[in-house]
Amino acid sequence: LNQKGCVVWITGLSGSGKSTLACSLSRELHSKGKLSYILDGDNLRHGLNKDLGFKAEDRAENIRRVGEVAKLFADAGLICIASLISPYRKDRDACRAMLPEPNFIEVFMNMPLELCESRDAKGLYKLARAGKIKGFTGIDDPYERPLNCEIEIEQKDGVCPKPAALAGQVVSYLEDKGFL
Ligand code: GGZ
Repeated sequence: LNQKGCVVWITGLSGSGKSTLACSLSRELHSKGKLSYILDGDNLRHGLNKDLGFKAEDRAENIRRVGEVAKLFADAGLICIASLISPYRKDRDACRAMLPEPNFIEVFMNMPLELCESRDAKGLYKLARAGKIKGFTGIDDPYERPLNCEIEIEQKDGVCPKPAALAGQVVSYLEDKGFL
């Protein structure tokens, strides 16, 4: 295996497109013959992290564990794609600190809350607005935007770029940094 491992850490609100980008990126890397592995917050909460809820301490522990696992994958030479809301800056920065520069690549899905809320695939925003879920990120729990992320994904003229285009943007970055 001739591959330098790294962690692509995708952060953003629920419904901002993190998982979609993770899948698209993984497919793109596969087509280039590169091994990757997706760690998805929502999925891991059914297994490794099923003892954790959404209080600040639980989110911190969720992110810490995923950061440690991501580091293991990167050490093994894979491109590990972590997709978690990871709303608190200090938790993301702690994961960054686990890896040498430039092996932690933070990707910020900077999508307006209104857009994420309008998608509401699982109806969670509706429940949060109705007070049936407490402490929902973006509604009554904070999301702290990254201050120095490597890649920021934004809408252009009110349109969100297609997942394949976003994956291409990340791939270009990985090529520039010598990971591909
Ligand atoms: C945020 C919540 C909450 C609360 C349940 N706040 O978009 P989804 O639905 O499918 O994925 C979200 C997932 C968030 O898990 P993470 O591990 O990424 O979160 S964190 O990084 O903050 O630890 C969302 C659902 O769980 N969900 N309750 N209160 N998202």
